[in-house]
Amino acid sequence: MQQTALLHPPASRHLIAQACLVRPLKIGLVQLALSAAILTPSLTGLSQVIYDAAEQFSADTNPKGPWSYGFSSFSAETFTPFPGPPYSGRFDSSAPSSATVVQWGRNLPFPSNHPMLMKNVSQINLTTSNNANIVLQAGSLAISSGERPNPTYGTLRFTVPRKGLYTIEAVFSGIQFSGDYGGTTTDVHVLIDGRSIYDGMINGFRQTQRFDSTNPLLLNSGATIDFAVGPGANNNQSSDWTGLTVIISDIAPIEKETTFDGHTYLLIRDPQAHDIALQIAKGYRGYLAVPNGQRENDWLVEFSGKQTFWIGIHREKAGAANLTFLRDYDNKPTKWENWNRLPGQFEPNFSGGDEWYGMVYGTITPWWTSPTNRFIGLWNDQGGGVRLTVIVEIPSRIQARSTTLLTDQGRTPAMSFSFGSAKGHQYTLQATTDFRKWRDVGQVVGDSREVSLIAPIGARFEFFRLLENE
Ligand SMILES: [Ca+2]
Ligand SMILES: [Ca+2]
Repeated sequence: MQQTALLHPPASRHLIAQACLVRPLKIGLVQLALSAAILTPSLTGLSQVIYDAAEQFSADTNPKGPWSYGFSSFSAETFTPFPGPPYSGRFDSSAPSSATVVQWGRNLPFPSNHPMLMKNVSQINLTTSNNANIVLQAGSLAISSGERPNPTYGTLRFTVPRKGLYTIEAVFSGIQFSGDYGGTTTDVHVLIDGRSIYDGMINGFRQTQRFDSTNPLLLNSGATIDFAVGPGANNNQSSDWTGLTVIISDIAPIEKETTFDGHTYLLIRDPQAHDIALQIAKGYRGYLAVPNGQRENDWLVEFSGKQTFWIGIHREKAGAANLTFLRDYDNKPTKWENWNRLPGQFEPNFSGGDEWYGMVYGTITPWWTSPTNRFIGLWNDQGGGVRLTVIVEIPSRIQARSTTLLTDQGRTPAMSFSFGSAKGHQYTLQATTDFRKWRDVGQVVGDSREVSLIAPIGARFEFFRLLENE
């Protein structure tokens, strides 16, 4: 957010939310683009929640947990789960009898049985020589395509169980070699909420296509990630079994989410070094929490569970004598501070010459424990290498609640937003068609919960953002 605000530096205002209202389908694309632009970390050493499609395969119910198996017709925008029960047994008569597979499908006779999804649930690799000519490693998943008039896409679906920053790794591979029908020829896709974020082609045995989300994606609970396999360049479903490995990771799980004074706060489950903490905050479209007064400071101490946590301020210049700290979100000096000046304490002291960041003492720190907890709630400047608790502050949320589409025909457009605003805060609503030139289109009173906007006749704004006034 801070970076976006810097691209369009409004005097004494900072960006709190941005949305596209006129074409709601673009919201996701805008958010994805922003996350790709903002996140450039090597997010290593995090305690992730990992979802492995093969390991968590269900042989009895569909869906199970976040995973479901199904198909989509002609385009990958619709999804129907396979009905079950799944077939369990030998793949075909040429397969080793102990190489058992579990196969989900539409339970129809050939050739309408495809598309399908299966797992080699045995301990040995599956190899066949009876037309299918398939090689499926022990414990691996595969999807087959269909062809018209049957549904064309065999689909593995992951439904996001909780809001988080997710990475996606998928490997598709041709596992059928030429026999009566030729080898695997499929088109493979990864879609988020029905929109493709990756497309590839498999043309032959052992050919692989790999998708790695280069940056974590912010996904809400209920979002869908689909891995779809279609009939490929020959538009033929024969011999189209395609191996699939999918690993999805929630890389910075949220422990707690609470609203306080109109701002949303996320407590991240695991302590992190400062650079990683910053990337997590940006990924969640916020910043490291900044206590702007005693009340917020006290609340944050409780919210953290009395752990020591980073705050979103950084030292302006090196040196113990320079006491100016700037807020990460707008690069302006802090207006309220709570440095540890108890007897014998002289924070911020730039100890060791590397204490560039701010933190708040809890009862436990990585390097020191106060037997009497007398520092709790006080601030210290600190080097970035230690792992401290991460609290992300998100100033406000904007959501399109109702909109009348803006048109070229000069109809008066109107729309309203609802958002959790903070009392006493002032907001400016801006609009743009191209992200280069933003113009003010309204002022918002701080404690209202709804904003109405009448745009000028003939205007054709597409994107909106709210700036919080100082
Ligand atoms: Ca094909
Ligand atoms: Ca210090």
